Amino acid sequence: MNKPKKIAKDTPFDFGEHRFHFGEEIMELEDSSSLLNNHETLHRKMCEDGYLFIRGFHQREYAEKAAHWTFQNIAERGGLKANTPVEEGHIGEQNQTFSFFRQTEVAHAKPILDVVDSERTMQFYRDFLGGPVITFDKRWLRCMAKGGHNHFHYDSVYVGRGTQNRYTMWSALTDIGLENGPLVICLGSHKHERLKSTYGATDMDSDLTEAVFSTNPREMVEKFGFTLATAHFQPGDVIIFGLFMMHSSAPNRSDRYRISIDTRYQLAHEEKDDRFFFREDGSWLGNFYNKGVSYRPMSELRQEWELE
Ligand SMILES: O=C(O)CCC(=O)C(=O)O
Ligand SMILES: [Fe+2]
Repeated sequence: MNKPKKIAKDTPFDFGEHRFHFGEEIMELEDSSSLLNNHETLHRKMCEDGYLFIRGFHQREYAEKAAHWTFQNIAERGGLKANTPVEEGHIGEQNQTFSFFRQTEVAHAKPILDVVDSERTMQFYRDFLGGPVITFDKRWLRCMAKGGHNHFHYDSVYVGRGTQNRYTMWSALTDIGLENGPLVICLGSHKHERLKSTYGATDMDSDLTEAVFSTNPREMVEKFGFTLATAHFQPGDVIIFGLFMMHSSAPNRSDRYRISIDTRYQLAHEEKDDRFFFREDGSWLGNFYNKGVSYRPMSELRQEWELE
């Protein structure tokens, strides 16, 4: 299967009601797949650019098997369009987004773990981090229906307890072009010291603060000066980034499910974020474990931080 063509200058990108053009406010991610064995360069790029985009990181065949497995599970729950092939993932009439987070019978099944816990994956992190590594028990397997997406945030706010030397890997399992709700990152946001020391230092569960920083991609560009970056992802392509990279997904504008999975990796001997590992009862705590509480609104916090 061929790599997608380079995205031409001036190609429009619709993010909700906002339109951006490639070469101006939005760029194509730079593929580092040719550097896979050059950890020194990968480290330098991670430090400078704040991300690594690696096409074909996972074997395509395994990513496709994982997508197929997920489609079967959506089908069993009545989510697919009637009389369409399961492997095409057409969204059914109810347009239901599925998040398989706590359903370990789906998210921890062999076809999924063959991708995100593969020997290739774990070896990559052992080499990149320089020692034995672990991944969270919680994996975020996301199946976006039409209109489905997430909002701008740093992962530190959700999964940032313990070591700061932790990486998120967002893996595409389906073909995710510009209209299928790709992940969008904000170039330069990993170096925004004020954002990192205010918003980025919050822990949504212990501080009881709203976790989404913004729902507006336009302000990321105009107010914060970031350049957006995305790509046409194929099954098996990944983006890897640290706890302080502002990112969001764009709404899926297509009639097919957009399936991705995001997973976290760190050195085994460094402090974990205990919310995301199995407890004795076989479940993890997760985010939003405080019940009956309210979270301080981001608008108020941003005023306090002078980030309005
Ligand atoms: O896939 C998405 O919509 C959001 C993913 C995300 O926030 C992450 O990978 O950390
Ligand atoms: Fe995230």
